[in-house]
Amino acid sequence: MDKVFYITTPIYYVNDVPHIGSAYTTLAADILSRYMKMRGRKVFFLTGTDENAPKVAEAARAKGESPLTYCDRMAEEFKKTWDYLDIQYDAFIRTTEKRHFEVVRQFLQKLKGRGYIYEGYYKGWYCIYDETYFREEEVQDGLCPNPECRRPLQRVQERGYFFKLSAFQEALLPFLNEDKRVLPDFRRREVINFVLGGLRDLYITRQRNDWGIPFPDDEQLQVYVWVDALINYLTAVGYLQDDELFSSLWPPDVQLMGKDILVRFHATLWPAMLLAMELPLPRLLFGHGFWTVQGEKMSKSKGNVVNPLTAIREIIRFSGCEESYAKDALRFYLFRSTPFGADGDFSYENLRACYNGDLANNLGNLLNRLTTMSTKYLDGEIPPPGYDYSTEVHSVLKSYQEAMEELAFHSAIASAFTLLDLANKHLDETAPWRLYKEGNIQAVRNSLGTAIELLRISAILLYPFLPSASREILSRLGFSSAPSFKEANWGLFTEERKGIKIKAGTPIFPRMEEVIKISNQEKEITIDDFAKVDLRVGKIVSCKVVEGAEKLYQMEVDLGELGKRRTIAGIAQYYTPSELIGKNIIFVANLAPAKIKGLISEGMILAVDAPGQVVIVTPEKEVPPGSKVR
Ligand code: ME8
Repeated sequence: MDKVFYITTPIYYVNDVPHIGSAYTTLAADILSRYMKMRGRKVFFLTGTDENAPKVAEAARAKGESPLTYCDRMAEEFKKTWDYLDIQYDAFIRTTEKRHFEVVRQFLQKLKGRGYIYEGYYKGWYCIYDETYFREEEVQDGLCPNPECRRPLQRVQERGYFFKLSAFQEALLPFLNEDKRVLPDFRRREVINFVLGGLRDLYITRQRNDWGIPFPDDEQLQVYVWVDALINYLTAVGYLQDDELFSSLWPPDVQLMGKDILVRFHATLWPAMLLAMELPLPRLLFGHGFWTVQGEKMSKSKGNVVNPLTAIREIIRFSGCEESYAKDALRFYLFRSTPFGADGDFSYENLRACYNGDLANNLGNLLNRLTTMSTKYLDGEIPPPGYDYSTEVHSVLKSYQEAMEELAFHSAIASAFTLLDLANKHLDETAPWRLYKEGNIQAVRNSLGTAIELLRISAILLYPFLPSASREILSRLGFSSAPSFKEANWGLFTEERKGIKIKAGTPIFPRMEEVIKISNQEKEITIDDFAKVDLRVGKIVSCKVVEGAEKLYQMEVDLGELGKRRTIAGIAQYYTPSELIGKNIIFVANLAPAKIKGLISEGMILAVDAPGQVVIVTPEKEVPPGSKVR
């Protein structure tokens, strides 16, 4: 029997809310997990939060909360975001859990028993942002040597414990030299160079904190957070707690992370810790690239951090597509536009081009054309294919599968899209609309049946990347079961399916309007900047659905002295018109007009953007329309 396929993501520090970067890794794990399940494998997908770090305690203090209360709140935030993004993880570990404390302490005791831990005196530096120790010779100017960080370091001179990392320099090489154990390959070479450059013993305790896991037998010290964090991958699958569970899952099949934590931590320290305990090493470590935003590094201080919820909201706002498909669209964009492993640059312009080109045009239009033609020419019949594309499909399945096994998600999507291109080309060449005019119904059936079959197979292949849209497409084509790779072969669409009719529906991916101006939130502004925004109380006087965009409302808002304004907002899923009419709201009165679905929107209603819902902001007491909000 196949081993359960065990996938991990990093456990994220809770000093920050989830963003497009952490979402990227977690979505990648979900994509792989869905693919493996579609192939019939049992999967265990682990994610979680890294909570025992000094910077987490500092973030809690800055908010005036106790570290644990703060961590409880933030861990929920991560779970809620992953749930909202349709990420189906199997386990969520928090490093403040009691079971994890126990496992870490026992792990260290065993390590000590094996002679790999010794007491000593440490003199060097610590970067609280990177949670990394640096040696004297690595630091020139008291600043963090990581070019991405360069922040002031803390001086450390204290007694504590070391892990004999240097003992593993040779032992790590066979693992690192093996093909496809560390991907992408150029990163594997980086790791090898790092290891060949010489490994020093690692300082694994700290004295300056009251937050963290007490070091066994020397309780006033805490365990260095990276050692604690890496052990999460063991704790979560029953190590030292449930042998049966552990042996069914260990080792991890794929461990995903960003390039920032591959070389030093996951490809060096982590396998060394496992070798020391004689535990099998992970089958594959994958260090993907980093996302920048319009060419710049994402950072809180720059205020350009992309929140996935905001991106989804913007997709809905500018396309009018349903929320579940907007989530798919964001996921798709992240993996279609950039090869997994390379760095990517996020921009709404690129997102729009990708959405319109691939989802609205290629995929969405094909579905719309096929449902319309089948309904019009064949009374909704879904005919069997009249042409044979089995060779093409066979070769696409092969390249798709090879790509997915190597996590080359972008190539896998490209493979699936060759089938959509074939289908569109087939329709253009066979021109069923002309055949229908000529009265050649059998030829119409042959043509439409062929294109439908190509669409059906691509929908299965695209399922990990477009989970909701793929199911919807398959359901419109009369398939309601969960997408399965076994069904992705040519000719499954046979006569037995006679009588099943194609389901018409609204476009899944309506075209996205030009994204006029999307703000990158959280940037610091001055009071003068704020004063530029003319916020007013308004009363909603009318509200109706925008034609052709059922998620959008067109509303008229009374702003008193400023008169009445029309605004378009994507809130139809959250409120009925009667709930909105008569409501006092807060309105941005001096926003440049935007064209949405062909209608001019003159201003914007303020709403709270929370996972799974949008909530309108209202003044707490009745005030006249037009009143200024400051
Ligand atoms: O390092 N682009 O946690 P972390 C792509 N707690 N991915 C990004 C990204 C970006 N701009 N920014 C972050 C930690 N990531 C440790 C891990 S594991 C035992 C302990 C993703 O919250 C990427 O996966 O700083 C990166 O490796 C991870 O978030 C870092 O998350």
